[in-house]
Amino acid sequence: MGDLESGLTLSRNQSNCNSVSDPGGQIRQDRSGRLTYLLFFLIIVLTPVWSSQAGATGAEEPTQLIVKLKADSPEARSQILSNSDAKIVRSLDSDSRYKLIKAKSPEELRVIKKKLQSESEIEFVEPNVEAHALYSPNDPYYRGGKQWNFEHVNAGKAWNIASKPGRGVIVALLDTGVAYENYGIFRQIPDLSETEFVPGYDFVNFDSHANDDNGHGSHVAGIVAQSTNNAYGAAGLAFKAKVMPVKVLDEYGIGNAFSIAAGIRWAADHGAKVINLSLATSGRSQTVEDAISYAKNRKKVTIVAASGNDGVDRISYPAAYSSVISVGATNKKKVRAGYSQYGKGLDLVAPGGDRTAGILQQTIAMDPVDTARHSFYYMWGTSAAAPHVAAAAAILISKGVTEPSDIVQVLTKTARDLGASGYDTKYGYGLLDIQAALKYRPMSTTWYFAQGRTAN
Ligand SMILES: [Ca+2]
Ligand SMILES: [Ca+2]
Ligand SMILES: [Ca+2]
Repeated sequence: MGDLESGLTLSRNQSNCNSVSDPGGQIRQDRSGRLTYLLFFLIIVLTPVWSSQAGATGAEEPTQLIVKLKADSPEARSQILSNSDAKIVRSLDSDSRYKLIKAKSPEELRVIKKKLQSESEIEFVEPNVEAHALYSPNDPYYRGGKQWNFEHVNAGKAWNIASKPGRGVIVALLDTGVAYENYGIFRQIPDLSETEFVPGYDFVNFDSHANDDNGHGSHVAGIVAQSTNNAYGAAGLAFKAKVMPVKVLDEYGIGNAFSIAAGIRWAADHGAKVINLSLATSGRSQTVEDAISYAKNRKKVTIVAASGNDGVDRISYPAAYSSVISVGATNKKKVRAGYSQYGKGLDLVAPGGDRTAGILQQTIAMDPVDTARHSFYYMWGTSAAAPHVAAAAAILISKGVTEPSDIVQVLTKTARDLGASGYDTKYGYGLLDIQAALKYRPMSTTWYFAQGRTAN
């Protein structure tokens, strides 16, 4: 479907677009109207790999111990104090035999624990393990199971490890713009009202208002950072990330290499740490490749792109550049979506959906386009797959994994193998698993959770 103008193609899938009216309303299985110009190369295959993966926990190692004395006697207390550098922080009000002990470091704590365990007046010693609320956002479409794609990437479990997913990380969306502000004829869509934005740029109209006049970009924004736990609509994956809207595609979803290169460099120069490219060009562009190299190598930006929606054994550009994380699409059955381009260089897959089960987020009214109205739409394509990975990258960055090469390593090593055993060109390294990525702890390195334990 590579129709092109200006040398750039967005997949123009004439897809059915099932839209859903606002929360509380009925799902309209509506029209087989044509959602043209969806960058949604819409699809992702998720294969069934739900099996649990054991791994190290991402929780920080405690630096406190709870000590239970046989009796709260001066002898017992002195055994604590004489035996170690420990300090008694407090006692349990209702039973003062329980003492909270603080150490300066996990290492010191291990030493103290060992010493105290052998003391006669001490009943037991245990780490003061961390507790946290199990995070389950209250967005009705998430609660109602409509965001099956988030389950496929273990979002709920990931949010229990990273409860402020993507916090502080700027994710640039090079797309058709985002419905992020009230400006002229444009309106912010309600389920982006609590999403954090940073200033963007419009490389189509050359102004600083990257408003969405197509609907594609706002849907992508929803996948990354729909306002979450606001008791309305849908959730987003990295909902504490800061979204930078960079418009490089026009109202028809068409752009060109020059604007994309300009957008990549602008985003990198303005603090973006992740760039999502849910778009495809009709061919290779040295100008775009140079911009990608600049962003990745000079500005440490992780760049993610959709593999393309033409279903062929060759991934499209910019996904095909080696510096870009290329993402194919799986469907609700965890199988490669038929449209999802594959082949050499495919890194991994993420949910993109298909016409039987799309990816649900809010965007502007699309059929016809009306920038003052909005609805929840199911869309599908590799355009929907890529932002799952961009969001995962933002979450990793917010947890301290900042090097683009480390991010690729973590995401691919923790992806769930699908299709032929091991790496294959249909699924790359497999299906994105954000929880597993957060638990990943390479041996002999110190870079992962900077404040946590290192493996060796
Ligand atoms: Ca504008
Ligand atoms: Ca919401
Ligand atoms: Ca495989």
